[in-house]
Amino acid sequence: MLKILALLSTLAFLAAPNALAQPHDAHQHHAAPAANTLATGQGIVKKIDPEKLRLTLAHDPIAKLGWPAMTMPFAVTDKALLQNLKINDVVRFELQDEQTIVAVEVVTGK
Ligand SMILES: [Cu+2]
Repeated sequence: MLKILALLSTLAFLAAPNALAQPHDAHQHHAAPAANTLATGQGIVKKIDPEKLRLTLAHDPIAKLGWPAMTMPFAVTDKALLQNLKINDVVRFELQDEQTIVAVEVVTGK
């Protein structure tokens, strides 16, 4: 009987949901809630379109999403995210889904 109980508790342990915390380098100065962040990345600003709320970046690979490096347009949630950006700035960004940036910060400007 004890053996069975031990086996059952081992199985229960193995079946328990993985409670590992998601690593996230939260940027305290951004208003975007970290819980909504899908992934973070780094890239170079290629095109800024405040009218359409678009930001085109040549981004580095994003391992979390299985993305290679590429140049692509992203939607931004707020025009204010674009106001301090210039072409060729290197930026870090946070994605809330695969196409939408919720936070951007300049790493280095050129
Ligand atoms: Cu991409």
